[in-house]
This record gives sequence, structure tokens and C-alpha cells, in this order.
Amino acid sequence: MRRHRLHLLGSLLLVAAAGVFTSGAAPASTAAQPRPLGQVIPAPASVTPGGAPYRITGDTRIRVGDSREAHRVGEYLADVLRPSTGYPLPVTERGAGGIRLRLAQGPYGAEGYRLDSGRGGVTITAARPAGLFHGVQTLRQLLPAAVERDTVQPGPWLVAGGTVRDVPRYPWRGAMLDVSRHFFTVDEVKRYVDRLALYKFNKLHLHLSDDQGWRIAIDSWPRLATHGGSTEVGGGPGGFYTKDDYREIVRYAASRHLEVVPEIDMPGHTNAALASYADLNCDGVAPPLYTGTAVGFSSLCVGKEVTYDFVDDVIRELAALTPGRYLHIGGDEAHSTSHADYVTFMDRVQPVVAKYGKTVVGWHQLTGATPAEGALAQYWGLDGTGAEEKARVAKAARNGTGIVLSPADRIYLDMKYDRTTPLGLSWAGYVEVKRSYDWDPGAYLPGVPEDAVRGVEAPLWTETLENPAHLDHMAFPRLPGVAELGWSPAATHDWEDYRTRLAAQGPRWDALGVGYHRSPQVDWPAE
Ligand code: NGO
Repeated sequence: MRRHRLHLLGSLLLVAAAGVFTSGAAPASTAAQPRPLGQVIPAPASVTPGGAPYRITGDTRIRVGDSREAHRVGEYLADVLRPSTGYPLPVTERGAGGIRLRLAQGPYGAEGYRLDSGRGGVTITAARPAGLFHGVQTLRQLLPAAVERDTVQPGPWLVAGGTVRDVPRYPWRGAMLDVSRHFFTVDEVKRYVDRLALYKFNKLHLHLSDDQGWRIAIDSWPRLATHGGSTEVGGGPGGFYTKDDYREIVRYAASRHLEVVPEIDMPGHTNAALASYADLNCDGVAPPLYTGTAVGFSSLCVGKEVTYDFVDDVIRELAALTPGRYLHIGGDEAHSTSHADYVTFMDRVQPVVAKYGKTVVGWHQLTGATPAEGALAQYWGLDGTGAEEKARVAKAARNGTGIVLSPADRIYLDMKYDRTTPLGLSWAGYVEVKRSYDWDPGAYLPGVPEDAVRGVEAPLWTETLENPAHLDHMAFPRLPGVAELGWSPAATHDWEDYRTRLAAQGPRWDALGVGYHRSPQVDWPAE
């Protein structure tokens, strides 16, 4: 009898020990272990695990000191945690223990943070509110995936013990949304912004005009929006943002520490504008609205003065609406503009951007003209092609033009994953998760000085994408990889390690309602 009891005790201890030492994905009901401290995307600069975990309970407070900005980040965190934990999580100035958001000087830069976790609490320290916000995203990912649900879940809500020290590699970690080919409402854009925030993106580039639709109200040229915005690819009703709509997007993005970079694409990709005002056409005849998907057939009339009145008005009104530093003027695929006209146009338009206090961003074709001082060129070429063009971009970079990398065969989120992907395009090839992740922005373009590379940006063109579910399917799981390329030190780059961390995001997307491509290159946990 006695022996038997001892034996039973031994088995129980064994079971308990197995629970302690198994670090894989345990089923939710028995997940009494915290997630590993480093299991975060983008990979933090440094992770030092150790010590007891912190447990969020019904008594946990979020302490923010007396900074209003820290208070806002605290409220954001509470909004994430309250529905699933069911706890009140008051945001308070002072108190002991709990989750503390602390602004203080230190080696954090504009966006970095430090997270310390132990039995007594979790403290996130940063020099700026953006750093606190990014630290909060790390904290969020350290909690079980069920924390993302909007109904009360069982928990427990454990945060592994230890310290994370984290600063981004690049200042530009962008995502572009094409709201021209298909229109997306303010709420749909906000939904995308929330996904970007989870991965520490800091720029939302909105492609506001193209052949198929003009999406922003301009008071001095009202038909741009009312007529030019009245359709989209496939002939749907399209739409446009009123100035208040746009301000709301800017406000919401800022509340998630993203800066809006608006783009008006010129001199090509302008059919919607040309259709709205006959005067803008060299022959004075307005073309019909366009709902197909061809590119390169439209051009503003470079020789007409009214073109520059138009550009001045549009840039003035858009600059006034935009608190961010940048204004994107497109400049890609101007196949219906002669080279001489293209150069003339860019020489006249770039100073207008500066006149209204903004810095020029253009697609990399801008380097075929003379980029303004301080301008950024967004590179969207491919591996193994366009050597001459790459050399031109490198030369501009050596002359001071900053480079944002969006190689189409790596991080164009509208490229199909493989031949079976129902949505998307394939002109740049198929782009599966590994190809998308596995390259180094610092060494990508030959002859570009490393400090000219400002970061990366993932464009999501929407010729084939009509609704938020389509956006999710193309963005996930590639979007987090772009975030990691932009944020994490090159030394942490490792496909095998990344694919393990990526797999762990699957249940989080399920909880958030993100429908993602279940790439065969990743061992997703069983559904
Ligand atoms: C190109 C083109 C866009 C298309 C996109 C589709 C750039 C910069 N111009 O990228 O008009 O929508 O490809 O992938």
C-alpha cells in the first residue's frame, strides 16, 4: 500500500515536472506556463529571460505617472486587456506593483523601450510615448493568444520573467494601402491600422489617387472627388474621404503611433483627375472614367500652366491636412510622359511640396529626374533585373537621397503566394513567406551606403482586393516579416527561428479574426 502511494506520488511529480519543462504550445486549458520571453515579432534587440513570471489578476492596476501621453498608452493597453481578462484594470497615476508605464531618459531613442517583468509587476520604460506603445505591443504578444478575444477567457495571464531591451533598426517601417483601385472606408482603414500597430509599424502610406479613383476631397477642385472618386476597378461605386474622414484616419493612426504619408500619384496614374477636369488634358477633352487594371496610359499635361495651379492647390490642401513630415508624389510608370517632360514636371512640383513644408517621397523613378534635397525614393524593383535603374538609385543615394525599400518580388503584399492563391497579381513572381522574409535591407541594393537606407515598406495594391478579408489574406502572414526586417537587428535574422515565432502568431490571428494564408512553409499549431 505504502509503496503504491509512493509510486503514485512519483508519477504525479513527473507529470508536474513535464508541465514545467515543456515549452511548446500547450493546449489553452493547461497553459499554466508563460510564453517564452523572446517569442515576439519583430524579434527584440535583446532578451534576458529569468525570474518568476508576473501574473495579471483582478487587482492589477496600470500605473502611468502624471504624463498624459503615458495615460493614453495605458488606456490603450487597458482596452486590449479588459474584454478577455474581464478585469477592471484601472489606469492610475500611482500605486505599487502591477503594470507600470514609465517615461524616463535612457538609451531608448525615439521608439525603443525596456520591459522588466518579475513576480511584483511589469515595468515598461521609454523616453517617448511611442516607445511605451511599442513596449505594450511586446507585452501583448507575451500574453496568451486568447487575450485578443473580445469575450472573457479563463487565463491565467502570465508574463514571463526577465528583461527585454529593444530599439528599432530603421526609422521607416511602412505599410501602403491602395485605396484607389478599390475604395476602403475609414473603419476598414482603422482595422488595418490596428493590425500594423501590433507589429510596431510607424508609417501608413495611403495611395490616394490613381487612374481608377481620386479618394480625397479637394475644396478648390471638387469634381476630383465627386466625379473622379465615383467608381473603382470593376465598376463599383468607389468613394472618397471628406476632409473630416481623412483627419479621423490621421488621428486614429497617430493614436497608434503611425504617421500618415499621403500620396498623390503624378504625372502618370492620373486618369481620374483628367476625367474630372477637361482643362487638365493637353487636348482639352476629358477621358471617361476608367475601371480596368492597365497602367501607364495617362499623364498630366506638362506644358499647360493650369497643371501647376492644380498641383499647387492639391498639395496645399493636402499638406494642410497632414501633420506628418512627408508627402508622396508618386512618379512611377509615367510611360505616357516623355523623359524631358517628366524632368520638367518634377523640377516644378518638388519645390511646391517644400513650399508647403513637406518632404518629398517618390517611387524610385524619381531618381531619373533630380530628387529634391532630403527627398526619399521608394525602390520597388526586382532581383536580377533593371541593373541600370539600380545604379541610378544607388547614385542618388550616394548624393543624399534616402531609400525606402519595397522590392516587389519580396514585400509587395499583392503578389500571389503561389499559383493556387485566388487573389493578387504575379507580375513580380510568386512570393511565399520565406522569400518575403529572407533578405537583408542593409545589403539589398549594391552601391547604396548603409545609412541611406531609411527602412522598408510593404505596399498592398488592390486591383484584385475588394474587402478587408482580402487584405488580411494577402497581408498575413507576410506583413509581420516586413515588420521584423524594419525593426530587428540584422543579427537576429534567422528563418528557422522566425518561422517558429510566426507559427505562434496563428492562434492570435484566429482570436483577432484575421483570416490568413496557412503557408505550407510554417508549422501552424493544429486548429
Ligand atoms: C506597380 C505599379 C502599381 C500597381 C502595382 C501592382 C508601382 C509603384 N506602380 O507598383 O500601379 O498597382 O505595381 O503590383
